[in-house]
Amino acid sequence: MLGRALFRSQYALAAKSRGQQLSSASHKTARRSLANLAMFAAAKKFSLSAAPSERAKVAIVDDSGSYTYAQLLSDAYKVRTALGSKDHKGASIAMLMPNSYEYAAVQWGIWAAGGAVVPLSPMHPERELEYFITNAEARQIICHPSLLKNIQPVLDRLGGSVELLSSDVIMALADTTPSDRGADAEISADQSALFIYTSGTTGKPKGVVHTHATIGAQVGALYDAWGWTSSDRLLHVLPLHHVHGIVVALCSALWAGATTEMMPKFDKSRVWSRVIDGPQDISILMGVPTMYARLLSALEDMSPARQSAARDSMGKLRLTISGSAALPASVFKKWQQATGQAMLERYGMSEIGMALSNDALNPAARKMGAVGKPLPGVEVRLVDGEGVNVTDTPGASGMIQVKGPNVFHEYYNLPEKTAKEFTTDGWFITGDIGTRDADGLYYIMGRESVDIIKSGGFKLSALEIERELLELPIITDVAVVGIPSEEWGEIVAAAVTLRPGTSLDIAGLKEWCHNRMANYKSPKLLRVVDALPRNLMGKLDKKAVKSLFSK
Ligand code: MLC
Ligand code: AMP
Repeated sequence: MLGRALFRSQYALAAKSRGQQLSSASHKTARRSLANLAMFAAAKKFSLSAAPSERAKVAIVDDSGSYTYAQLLSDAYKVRTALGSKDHKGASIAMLMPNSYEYAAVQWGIWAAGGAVVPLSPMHPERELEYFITNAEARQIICHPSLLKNIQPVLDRLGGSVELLSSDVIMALADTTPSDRGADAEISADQSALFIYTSGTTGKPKGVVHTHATIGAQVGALYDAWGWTSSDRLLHVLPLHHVHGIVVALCSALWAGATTEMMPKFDKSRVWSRVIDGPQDISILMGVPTMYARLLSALEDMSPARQSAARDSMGKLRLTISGSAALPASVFKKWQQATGQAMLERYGMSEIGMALSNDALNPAARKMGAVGKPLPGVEVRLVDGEGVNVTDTPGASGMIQVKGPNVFHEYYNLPEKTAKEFTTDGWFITGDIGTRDADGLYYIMGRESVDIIKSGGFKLSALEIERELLELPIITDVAVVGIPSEEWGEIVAAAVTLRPGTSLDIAGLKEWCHNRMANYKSPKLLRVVDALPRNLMGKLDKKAVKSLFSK
């Protein structure tokens, strides 16, 4: 645990210098048990096992060291203690942590306290952080010292209504053992557990609320379908504020009692050197198509000998999985040629977790371009424009609708929007158009709305970006569209009209966006035009806007 000790002391100093302390009330909290959540089951089994090898089972490895499941439970308990003795009963508790072991300890601690995790990202600028905290009505936030600078101005503006807890101070609390903890606290499966903010076609981002039951259903289905075991070792490279990184990757691994190696962020060179030069024990890699495209481009720059080593090493993985956006056929093919791996593509969404997956256990059954069949317990159907169920008509396309225990509870504080996204017979309307072949495999044809852009796996709302751009005083009119991109799937492009006598270039636009939206939302292309294409009703013609970028 040398790495861990260093990690703590380094950040403890930083926190002290900023005067960060746990509130004294938290320190005095009486000891209470951890929660009886299925998510903790494998961890408890390892911690309580009589066999020393099981007790030493590693949950997470990060740049600071290697942490057992027993340590993870103990640290989660510290977080729970720091949050106060009351049962939080699904109340929102925000967290702003880098991708690291401590991220998982904080997440579990919030759950053990009965809270709902509101994961914030280092990628969010102040304005977005403030929006998420206030929209979710979080009253407490746990923050890593390295990210305090991101959140402090927001908390100052909120005038002390949100209690700040520094993760290093929490981690420095005394370790606990299972016998310290007494009987498990009962956490209801139906209480709120996780907020995922997602952009829609209207309004500001909505907080998708998952309960312990919906997360459990999602992870349980993946456990069965993907054959997770405690022998798996996941290389985790995804951001931790969306379902892909949080639920599909991290929670699945922890649920299975597997080991997660967490990188601070995706880095193609680092992934290759870990897989090629490190122990040959990684069994699962998950990513968005952009990541695989980048891994392939890095591979092209390698010497033939290194390419051959890459093929051997990547070929040993049990699964390489792609999702969050359409996997281009070229990437599927090149990946297979270069690594011998038939990529496992699956389809999901913040509101439903994962719904469709290719066959994990039989690589030969995976079809390029297909996203597979419904996961266990998940019902999927296709409904055409006339409301006809066309699921069983091979080749017919329709709106993908989903039903099952995996489907989210609500958009936070938005009962009408929640109701609008469901059919009267209780199916969630995804907004994606799909088709199904004679073998029962589903294919994603695209989104119903032109105003949803998927860039590098992030879902972006054209209207949300337009609203922000219109606040730039020199812009008089704006249209944001997604333009196809080899690297990103789609990239954000903005066409604008300007006040007479003013000018704007892409650098100026990016600078304006910098403090207003996550960098990944800012337009990468700009066209200044005299007038935007509109139809007779005055509505923007987005098809014509897109064509402005092909000139
Ligand atoms: C980064 N940039 C992006 C971007 N990511 N722009 C558009 N789209 C993106 N996805 C910006 C950077 O801010 C930077 O802007 C410039 O592009 C170059 O960045 P980079 O350094 O090349 O990118 P990098 O930071 O390496 O990020 C690329 C990436 C990242 C692929 C690693 O986008 C990523 O982690 N994507 C995963 C998204 C994800 O997890 N989605 C899951 C959603 S859940 P500037 O201005 O600084 O130059 C979901 C459900 C499901 O969809 O089914 O899974
Ligand atoms: P999000 O709302 O960020 O969770 O993004 C979910 C959206 O990502 C879905 O509605 C789809 O549009 C898209 N998506 C996820 N997986 C795939 C996939 N394998 N192929 C195509 N689109 C996908």
